[in-house]
Amino acid sequence: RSTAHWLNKRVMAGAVSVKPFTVFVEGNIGSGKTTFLNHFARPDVDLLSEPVDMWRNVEGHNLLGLMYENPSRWGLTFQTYVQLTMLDLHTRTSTHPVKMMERSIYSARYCFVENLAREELMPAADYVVLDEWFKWITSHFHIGGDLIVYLRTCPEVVFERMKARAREEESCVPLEYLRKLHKLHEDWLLNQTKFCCPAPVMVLDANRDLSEMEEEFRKCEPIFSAAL
Ligand code: DCP
Repeated sequence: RSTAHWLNKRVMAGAVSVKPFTVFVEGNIGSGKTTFLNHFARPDVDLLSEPVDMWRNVEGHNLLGLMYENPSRWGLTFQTYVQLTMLDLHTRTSTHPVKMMERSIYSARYCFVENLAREELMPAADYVVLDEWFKWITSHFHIGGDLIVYLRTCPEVVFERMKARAREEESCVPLEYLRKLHKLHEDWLLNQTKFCCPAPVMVLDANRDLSEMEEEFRKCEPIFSAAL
């Protein structure tokens, strides 16, 4: 159905402002977020990929690489830039009925920044400054989503995928790091022990071979169709 049809439907329903149905696609490194987004490449869906290329080249500086080389020195620099680029994606307006984002400002804060702090790889003062920014941003901008799709994996599976895709900056990432990130995703999205979740969570089993994931991805179709 056309965008005009959707706009009409929202206006008729008395929507005060036209806001797309917003989905955050979350999951460990190598869980298949990019593959998921590619599956939903269609005219009604606004796909916003994570700007990894920008993180690898900020005026010639590879912040992602620096962070992996020396997290204590570069963790704050890198995560500050991640937070800025995610805010940019969150606040982009869209004329599409569905807006789908790879990750969110929330996983940056609740998984990656949290891990750096817990592992004492980030000085307490850096953590506090990032957290103050995060709290200010999330209280001054409306960036909550409508649905989180959690691509749930075993750390061992994504470790093999990460090695196979061989992104240069990740060459030294150990399995243990993926285990910690996995636990933080589980605590945030399923157990909800420390941080609250900004949207309902739909869990997909993303352990299968990425080429076989289509069937799993199709479970989201009815939800997206309802939003159109
Ligand atoms: N990263 C990070 N801190 C963040 C977000 C990402 O350190 N706040 C790092 C982890 C990875 C790289 O950036 O080294 C990209 O990670 P993602 O899991 O976001 O993206 P992938 O490309 O691994 O996703 P997938 O393979 O699921 O498509």
